[in-house]
Amino acid sequence: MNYRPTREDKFSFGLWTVGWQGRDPFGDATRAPLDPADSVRHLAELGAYGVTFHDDDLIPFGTSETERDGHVKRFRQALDATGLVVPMATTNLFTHPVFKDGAFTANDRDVRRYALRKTIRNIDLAVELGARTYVAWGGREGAESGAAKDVRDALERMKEAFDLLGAYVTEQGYDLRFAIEPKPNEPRGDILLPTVGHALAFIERLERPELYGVNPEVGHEQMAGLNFPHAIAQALWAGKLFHIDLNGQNGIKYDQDLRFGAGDLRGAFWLVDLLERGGYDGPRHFDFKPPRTEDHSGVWASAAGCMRNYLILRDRAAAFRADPDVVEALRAARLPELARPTAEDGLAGLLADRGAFEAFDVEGAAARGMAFERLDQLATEHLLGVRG
Ligand code: XLS
Ligand code: MN
Ligand code: MN
Repeated sequence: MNYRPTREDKFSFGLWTVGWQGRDPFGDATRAPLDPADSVRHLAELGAYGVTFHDDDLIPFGTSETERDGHVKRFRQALDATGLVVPMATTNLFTHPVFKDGAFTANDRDVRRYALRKTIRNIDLAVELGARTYVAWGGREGAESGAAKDVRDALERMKEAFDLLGAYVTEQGYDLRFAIEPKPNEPRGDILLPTVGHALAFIERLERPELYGVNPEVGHEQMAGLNFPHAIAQALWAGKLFHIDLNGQNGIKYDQDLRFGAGDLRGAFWLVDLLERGGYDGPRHFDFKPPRTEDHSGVWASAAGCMRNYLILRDRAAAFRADPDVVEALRAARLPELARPTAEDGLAGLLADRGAFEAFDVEGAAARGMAFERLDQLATEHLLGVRG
C-alpha cells in the first residue's frame, strides 16, 4: 500500500485550514499569509480533489466590487489549471467585530439583516463555482451570561434565517443544500445548536427540512465529551450527513483542530470504518489547523498527514471487517441478531409468545456473556497493524 491519495478519495480542504497563520488568543501570527491560488495548486499536488472557502478567505472583508472580481478570477484560474473542484462554501459570520453578538441571532436586528445579505451574496458565488453544499457554523450565535440571550427568541430567529435562506435557494432554482455545523463553545461561552443531536432536532422545525443536514466536526462533539462515531451514525440513520469536518482532538478542552488521526486515534478508526461502510459518498473534508509551531513546509506535511492517515485507517478498517476471526467474533457478540427486527411477528405475535415472557429464562439470558472484549481486542490489533 502506498497510501497516496487520488481524486476518487474525495479529500477536500478549507482555504482557512492550510492558510491559518497561527494567530491565537495569546500570540501573533507565526506564518505569512498564503495566496489562495497557491493553496489550490499545493493541495492539488498533494492529491486533494476539492477546496472550500469562507467568503472572506477568498475576498478579504471590505474589498471593492472590481477588486472582488479579480480575486474570484484568479481563484477560478487556479481551479481550472488544477482540476480541483469547490464542493462546499460557507460564510464568515464571526471575525468582524460587527458579529460580536452573533449573526442570525444577534440581538441587534440590523446585524441580523446584514448577516443574511452577506450569506446570500456568498451563496451566489458558491453556486457559480459549482458548490452543492453550503455550510453554516454559528460560531458567535450564543452567550456568556444568562439574561444576555433569550434562547427561545434566538432559536426563532435562527429558524427565520434558515427558512429565508431556504426560500432564496428555492426561488433561484439552485441545487444547493445546507449543512449546519454544531459546536458546544468557543468563541462564545455557549453556542446555540451545540451538538449534532440539537441540530437534527432543530432541522425538523424548519419549513423545508429536506434542504438541511449536518456538517459534524470530529473535535466539536469530543469537546462536549460525546462519541463522534455515534453522532455520525445517528446523522446517517436520519439521512442527514450532508458533509463532514475531519480533524483530531484530545478530549474535553479547547478546539484543537489537530490533523486527522492525531488525538483520539481509536475514535478515528471507528469513524473511518463507519464512513466507508455507511453509505456516505460526500467529500472527506479536513477542517484542521497546522499547529503554529510549523513553517509552511510543516503545513503541507500536516495536510498530507490528514489524507495519509485516512487512507491507512481505511485499509486497517477493511482488514478488520475481512478477517474471518472478526466475522466469528461479531457473531459471538450477536451483532447479526441486533440487525434483526425484534418483532417481525408483529405486536399480536409478541403478545402471544409465551417464550418472550412467561416461559422466558431470564436468569439464563442474564448469564450469557456478550464476548465484546475479544471483538475489541481484534480491532485493537488491526488498528496497531499486528494482524492481517
Ligand atoms: C470552527 C469551525 C469553522 C467551520 C466553518 O470551529 O470548524 O471552521 O467549519 O466556518
Ligand atoms: Mn474545530
Ligand atoms: Mn469546522
